This record gives sequence, C-alpha cells and structure tokens, in this order.
Amino acid sequence: MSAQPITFHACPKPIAADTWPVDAVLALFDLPFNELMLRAQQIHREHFDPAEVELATLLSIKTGGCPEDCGYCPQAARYDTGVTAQKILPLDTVLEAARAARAEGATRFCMGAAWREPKDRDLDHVEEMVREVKALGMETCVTLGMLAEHQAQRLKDAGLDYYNHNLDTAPEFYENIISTRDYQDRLDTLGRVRGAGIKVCSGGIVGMGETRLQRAGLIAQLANMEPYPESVPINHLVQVPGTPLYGQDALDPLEFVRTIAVARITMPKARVRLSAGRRQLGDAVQAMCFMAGANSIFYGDKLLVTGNPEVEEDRALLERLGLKAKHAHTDARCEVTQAAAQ
Ligand code: SAM
Ligand code: DTB
Ligand code: SF4
Repeated sequence: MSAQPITFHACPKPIAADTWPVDAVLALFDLPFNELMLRAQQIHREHFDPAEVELATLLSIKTGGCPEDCGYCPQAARYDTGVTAQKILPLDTVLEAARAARAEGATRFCMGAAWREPKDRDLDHVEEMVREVKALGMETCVTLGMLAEHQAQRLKDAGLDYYNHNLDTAPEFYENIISTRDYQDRLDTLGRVRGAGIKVCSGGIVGMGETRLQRAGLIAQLANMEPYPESVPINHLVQVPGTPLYGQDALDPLEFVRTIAVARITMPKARVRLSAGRRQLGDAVQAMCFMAGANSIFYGDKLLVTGNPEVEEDRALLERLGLKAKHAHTDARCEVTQAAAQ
C-alpha cells in the first residue's frame, strides 16, 4: 500500500496543479488561524530562506493630478487630499534618491507615476531613469498605469526588471472602487507586460470594505495567472482624508495576516510584499505577517505620498525578529541566481 500524503485539518487543495478555484482559496481563509499559519510557513520554507526580507524603496517620480477616480487614492485630482500636482522629477533627483536607498540597503528601486497611462514622450524620461538606476546595481520596478504593447517593449529594452500594476480587488467588488478603467484593462496591461518579458508585480488592497469571499477572489485572480506574478504586494488601505474610502470600517488585523498567508500558499515562489499600511499595523501584526510568509517590504520613510515606518524603526524591527535584508539577486526565480547555481 502506498503511503498516504500527510493531510492537515480540512486542508483545501487546488483541483489541478496551478489552479485555484475561489472556493478553495476561501477554504484557506476559513482555516483555523494556527493551521493556516503553519501551512504558510511550511510552504515559505520550501522556497525561500524564511529569515530573509527584500527591501524595496519607492519614489513618486510624478505626483498628483491623476485623472482617474480610484477611491483609495490621494493622488486623484478630483479628491481634495492636499496633494499638489507636480511635474516628472528630473533624472538627477531620481538618481540621488536611488543612491540613498542603496546606501540604506535597498536592492530594488520602484518608481511610481500618477498617470492613467504614460504618453510616449513620458517614456523617454522613464527609460533613462531605468537605465541609470540599473547601472547603480539595483533592480528596477516602475508603476505608470496602463501600458500599450509598444510601451511595454520600450521598457523591456531599457532593461526594466518589474512592472507593478495591481488588480486591487476582486472583479465583483471592483466597480465599487474605480469607474474610470475596468478590470479587463488591468488584465490586458499585465498581459502586455508579461508578453514583453518583464517580470510582473501585481497585488491588491485589503480593508476597502470587501468581504472575505472577495479577498479570496482577488487572490484567486492572481494565483491563476499563468504564470502567477513574481512579486505580489498586499497593501492595507491607507485611509487618506478627502478620498471616498476615508472613514471605512477598520479591518480586523488578523484578516490582513490571513490574506498574506493565503497569498504565500497559493503563490509559493512569489515575493509576497507587506506593502502600504505598515505604520498603522504596528510591530506585532507585522511580525505575524512575516511569520505568514511575507518576505518583502517597502523600505524608506515615505511610500508615494503617505508615510511609512522610519528606516531606523524598520532596522530595529528586523533585528528584533532576527530577520536579515536580502542581498541582490537571491530570488528563487531570478535568472542571475539560477545561472550562478549551475
Ligand atoms: N497610477 C498608477 C496605477 O494606478 O497603476 C501607478 C501608481 S498607483 C498609486 C499604485 C498602487 O498603489 C495602486 O494600484 C494601489 O494598489 C496602491 N495604492 C494607492 N493608494 C493607496 C492607499 N491609500 N492605500 C493602499 N494602497 C494604495
Ligand atoms: C503597491 O502595491 N503599493 C505601492 C506601490 N505598489 C506603488 C503604493 C502604495 C501607495 C500608498 C499610498 C501613497 O502613499 O500614495
Ligand atoms: Fe491615478 Fe494610480 Fe491613483 Fe488611480 S491609483 S488615481 S491611476 S495614481
């Protein structure tokens, strides 16, 4: 008689390799908390050093004045949030910020622009930024809104490593949050990014009033992509006065931790990034997120326009938890690492 695989309490399994029906994802969310954490930790250890955390620093290269209506966003021109629209930053300002981030230990530099989509002439500047930041030895990521095919190709040719474009939430909840572009637009952009050979960074936001089923729906969308994203930011809504989502009922922090654990289980080799909202979550909840398999953070005193824990605070937290910063090129699926291992 062949040995039976070890099963866990009500352990939900995908029906086929790499496919996650929403009800299987929901069943993960519904597991007893400790059971869920155990599974997430086991999977994390199979693919990563559980003591290692990637540090990625964000910079807003073009702030505010965005024509879109994303209900969470302080950079939408239509909401009175106190954010002033600015022009795209000059290259030397961007490089100064990238050098400072590198000196603090960040290995990835993520540049964000408050655009619905970039114009071709905007990309001339972004390409330069990507080339020069890469020349500093950092991984590059940009988030510029929707992309056309030729724009994705231009970014690939400039050497871009990752493109961030979030699905934000489940398809069913999406229209409660954004009306100026639809879910399919987001999937199309991700398809173009993948098609150009750029690594995909895509995740979402929790705490926007969605149900647990809708959180499961978001994770299922991400996990069922073929392949799933290399990088999955899980943001906790940062409530900004003036945005429609300001005043939203607070999410149970344990539900945020569950979302991280479910992302880890369903996307075992992805960098799961504990993203916006860390300042509000506090040290103990962040520690649980690392236990649940998060292995990347945004590192630096600012996100795009809102605050983030101070660098010193993060260093102290990592030290207290016995976590160490990732050095460049140790991703499980990074071709540089794979080549070095052969
Ligand atoms: N304009 C581009 C776009 O929307 O694709 C790029 C920048 S946009 C700010 C990047 C992502 O930041 C959004 O998709 C959303 O997931 C996240 N984000 C924005 N405001 C947030 C908030 N208040 N709390 C949490 N996440 C937020
Ligand atoms: C992502 O998923 N989160 C980051 C990054 N990708 C671009 C942005 C968070 C923004 C939080 C609110 C702000 O500071 O604008
Ligand atoms: Fe604009 Fe991006 Fe903010 Fe939406 S999330 S309003 S597209 S900057």
